[in-house]
Amino acid sequence: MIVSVIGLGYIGLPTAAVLASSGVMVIGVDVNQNTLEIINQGKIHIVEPELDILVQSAVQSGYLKTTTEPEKADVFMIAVPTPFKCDHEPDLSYIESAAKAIAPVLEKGNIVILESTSPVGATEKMMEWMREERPDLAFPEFGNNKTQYDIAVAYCPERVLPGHVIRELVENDRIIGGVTTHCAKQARDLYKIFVEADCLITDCRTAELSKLVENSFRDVNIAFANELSLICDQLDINVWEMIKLSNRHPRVNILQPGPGVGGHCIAVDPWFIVNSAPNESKLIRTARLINDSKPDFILDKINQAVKLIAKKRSEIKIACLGLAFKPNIDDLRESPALNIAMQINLMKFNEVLLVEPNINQIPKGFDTNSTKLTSIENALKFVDIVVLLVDHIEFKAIDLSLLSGKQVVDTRGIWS
Ligand code: SAJ
Repeated sequence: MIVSVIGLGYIGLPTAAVLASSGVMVIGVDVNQNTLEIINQGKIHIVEPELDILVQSAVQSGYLKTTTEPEKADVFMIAVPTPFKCDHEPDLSYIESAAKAIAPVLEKGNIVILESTSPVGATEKMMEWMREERPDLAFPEFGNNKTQYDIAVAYCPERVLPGHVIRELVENDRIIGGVTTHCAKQARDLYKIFVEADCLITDCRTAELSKLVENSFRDVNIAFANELSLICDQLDINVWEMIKLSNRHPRVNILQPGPGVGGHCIAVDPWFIVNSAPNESKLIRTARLINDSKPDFILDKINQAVKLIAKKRSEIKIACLGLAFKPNIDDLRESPALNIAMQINLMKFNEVLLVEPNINQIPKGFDTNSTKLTSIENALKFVDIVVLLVDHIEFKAIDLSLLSGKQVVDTRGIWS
């Protein structure tokens, strides 16, 4: 069997590598030639533990090959980005391009699986795009359980946590949503090759919504924690202590407040639900707005700290600890910490010292005359204000005496 994985990013590449290490021939397809060159050398273009070892052995053993143009295969797995446009409307153009790119090489008996997080109806839309290109092939019909079709089509969302992708690809239960039940069963046979957990069969629309709901569930729960942090600030109560105590109730499990919600999933996916059912998604929309407004609250706290220092703003030095969207990774996508650091950069301080142990170059967009990427030790030596933005392991280990005499804005509660 040959599996073609379209899109070799954060999900496609690990999936391709895990399949290849299970003895499946994999053709990885990506439009980015540079990405392919890195992979062909047995290296990786993203940071993910254990992935480099898997990719290296998959390439060396010949089980993973790459190309920019799709070739014939038995199964096509599409793992391309699905961002949203300015008005939060999902942008399916990458799925459309992928569907149109594989259409010419499709053959009777093929299975096409969409993995990208998508709004309800996207799998059927993808099928329409393939049908338009290949009127000679018979595609299944949603709600019609006939088994006579040429191409099986299914939706199988990824659910892996960045930083634990390889383990979770194998150990997490999978939802397999077919355009018909027979399509789902065919797709399940593929996932059973490498998934050790349950592969649960449903229809593609239910699978699409359950992926969005999983991330919305987390977003709403984080919003609850973030709202509590605003309430506690108003009432002068330590939110982290209060949550710790409340969580001692056997049926309460409150998440942690922070500077906002980042990453390419939780800050994006709930909007796909809101966009498809705006009047019914009041709680989901409100949660998004609460989480998105948290950086402004942190900036207010920094302005309050400035007022407590007997210096002009142009004389004050400030350190931002952490830029990634969550602890112990290098991923800056949709990062509230990066967003806050960028705003601080515009606040005309004497100097802004950025500390991000997981990167070695200052990200684009900072004024490098007044802003530097530096070590924790350097940053803490000279600054008047310390803003803790990400609870990286290195920051938890800081000797608290180094903070004495400084204004501290701890958005993660690690020092409080
Ligand atoms: N966050 C908090 N407080 C918390 C937990 C998280 O502020 O108590 C923040 C993080 O700092 C980060 C954001 O939320 O900015 C998201 O981080 P995360 O660890 O909750 O999730 P992601 O985006 O890394 O991965 C999520 C996962 N979804 C769920 O846990 C429901 C993952 O399983 C999905 O596969 C992934 O989205 C995805 O690709 O959709």
